[in-house]
Amino acid sequence: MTAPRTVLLTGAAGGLGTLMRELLPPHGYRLRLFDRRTIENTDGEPDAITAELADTGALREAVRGVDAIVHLAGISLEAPFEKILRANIEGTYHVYEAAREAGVRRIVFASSNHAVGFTPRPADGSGAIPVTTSRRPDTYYGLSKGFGEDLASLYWDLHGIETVSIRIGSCFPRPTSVRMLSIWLSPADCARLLHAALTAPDVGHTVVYGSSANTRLWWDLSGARALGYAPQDDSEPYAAELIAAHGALDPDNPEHTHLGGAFCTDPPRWPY
Ligand code: NAI
Ligand code: 15L
Repeated sequence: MTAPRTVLLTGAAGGLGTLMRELLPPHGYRLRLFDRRTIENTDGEPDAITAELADTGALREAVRGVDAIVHLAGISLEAPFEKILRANIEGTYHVYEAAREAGVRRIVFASSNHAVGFTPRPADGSGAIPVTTSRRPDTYYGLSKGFGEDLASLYWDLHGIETVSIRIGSCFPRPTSVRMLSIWLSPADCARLLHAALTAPDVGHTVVYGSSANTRLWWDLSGARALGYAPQDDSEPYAAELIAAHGALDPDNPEHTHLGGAFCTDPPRWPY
């Protein structure tokens, strides 16, 4: 595949979108931005669209002429089913339909660890959870990410649109919990992974985990590495401080027994 140059970034006003607006262009991209919230400080990025994913006319305009889509928009935590249905399930469907109509050939989909959140936590550093592990969503939110992965699979088989679905761990400027020591994705590594997912040849539909090269890694990163991703960061420098503040992972604490952490409690508890 020729390296995409113009990329539609949905969810551009969100936490990850804001970070990627700064970190993706140095990899060679011109971004078109899309979000239902007003996107701040777009002086250098005049190509910004404020619209709902449900606005199929605006989406059709947004995908026109782009080489690829990085689809981050959606509800990013647990919410009532009707809201998840509209933003994450129907919204992702609208993105794929717009891509099909416009002939866009590559999408990177922001899936989540919560698609498999009820998977028991392995030993720290084992990297034991394979990408083929059965889906065990921990929330309606996680369920919607499984839907997105399957939609991507369908659009590859039926329409030849390639997708890399990235089950992102926790992508924030720094890890803020002991659980995140195992699943943290540094923003710079996130940009590296998106770049690999946008440029790797012949991905069909590929599902990978998204994290940095953490010493305490819980899952198998080989799928992401096979795309050409070479993570540069590790959460370990934050470990002593976080363990001193919060204590080590406790096998008797239900928030520590599964991949999805506190998303696996009813109701999900914040912060995680
Ligand atoms: P966020 O909540 O900060 O940003 C999401 C953005 O999507 C918001 O700006 C929101 O306005 C927009 N949005 C939501 N519904 C929309 C709709 N119907 N139409 C148009 N725009 C809509 O979330 P964050 O952290 O930036 O995450 C981005 C994506 O990555 C999400 O899909 C999230 O599920 C996924 N993800 C993020 C992780 C993380 O650690 N930040 C971990 C795993 C997955
Ligand atoms: C996610 O999927 C969320 O979007 C993000 O806000 C974090 O909660 C992350 O997972 C996590 O598991 O830490």
